[in-house]
Amino acid sequence: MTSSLTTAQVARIAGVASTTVKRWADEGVLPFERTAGGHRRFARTAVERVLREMHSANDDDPIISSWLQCLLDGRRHLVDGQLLTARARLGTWYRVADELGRVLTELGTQWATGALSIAQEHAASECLSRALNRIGDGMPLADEGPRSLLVCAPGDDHTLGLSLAELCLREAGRPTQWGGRKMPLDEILSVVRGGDIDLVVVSASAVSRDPELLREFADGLAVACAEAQAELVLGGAGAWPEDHARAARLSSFEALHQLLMK
Ligand code: B12
Repeated sequence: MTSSLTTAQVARIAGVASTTVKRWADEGVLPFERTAGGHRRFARTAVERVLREMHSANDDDPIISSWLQCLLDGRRHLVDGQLLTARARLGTWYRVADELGRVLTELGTQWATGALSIAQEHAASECLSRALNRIGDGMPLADEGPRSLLVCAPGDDHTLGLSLAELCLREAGRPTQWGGRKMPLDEILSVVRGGDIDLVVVSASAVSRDPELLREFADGLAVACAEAQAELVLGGAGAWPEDHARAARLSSFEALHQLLMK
């Protein structure tokens, strides 16, 4: 195969998780061949063609387009209105969160392909972040009881996955504690060991591509979580270990909802 790509390389180009690329391959969306060792290999030209088609399909998706228009326009009341309308249309925040995941992927693709400027991408993502905070802060919450700690993976500044997770947690009546980006592991461990935390949610975006770093981070956190009897959730498109014995690797907010309902 001329100029062939591994699953991880396709994931990086597309800005999605490796599991998503494997699913596309197994569903016949992306043509591939297997190496003698059984690994998938993708022809670069086919990958670029399929991504272009997906990109224009998103362009044609009226829901994604209307989200992008609204976020780029940036008027606060219209963004709040669009969020609440989506909540009414989809019936739950976790479905809204999964829809917004697709919107953000499209925002990233449009930025990466030059259709949007850096300034537009920054303004649109910040506009969404602020609107999610306004809605989340308005939800009634218990003042006491265990909390869910929300943190980004090391070196990853993408906090929107956490904001979306926070909305789902709050909808499920679970109080949250924001750790956010650049929280040192020592500090996270000390919060977990301090008690009062029953769930730790870590988000790693597509920019988190170092599986060794992520595994080491997840391992350290998993030990502290087990001691504190807190669950550990690894979310986002980053290169998390798929098979961690002590952590749940989740790729959608629907899956987070199902875990919370157990
Ligand atoms: C907004 C954005 C930014 C904003 C972030 C603002 C903020 N407050 O978060 C800013 C401007 C800061 C930014 C910076 C950068 N970004 Co950026 N960014 C994005 C964008 C458009 C959205 C990110 C996001 O929030 N995605 C939403 C999350 C929720 O998506 P996800 O990780 O795919 O997760 C999916 C699920 O797993 C699930 N999920 C996510 N988290 C969780 C958590 C739980 C618990 C669960 C259950 C599920 C879940 O939801 C999603 C599906 O619905 C993406 C595009 C994209 N494809 O994501 C690029 C993107 C991630 N960024 C990219 C890049 C390159 C950068 C920069 C390096 C740019 C630069 N040169 O400075 C820096 C890196 C900074 C850093 N060290 O992290 C690339 C990464 C490419 C790669 N593979 O390496 C992307 C993919 C854009 C692209 N298509 O090229 N970025």
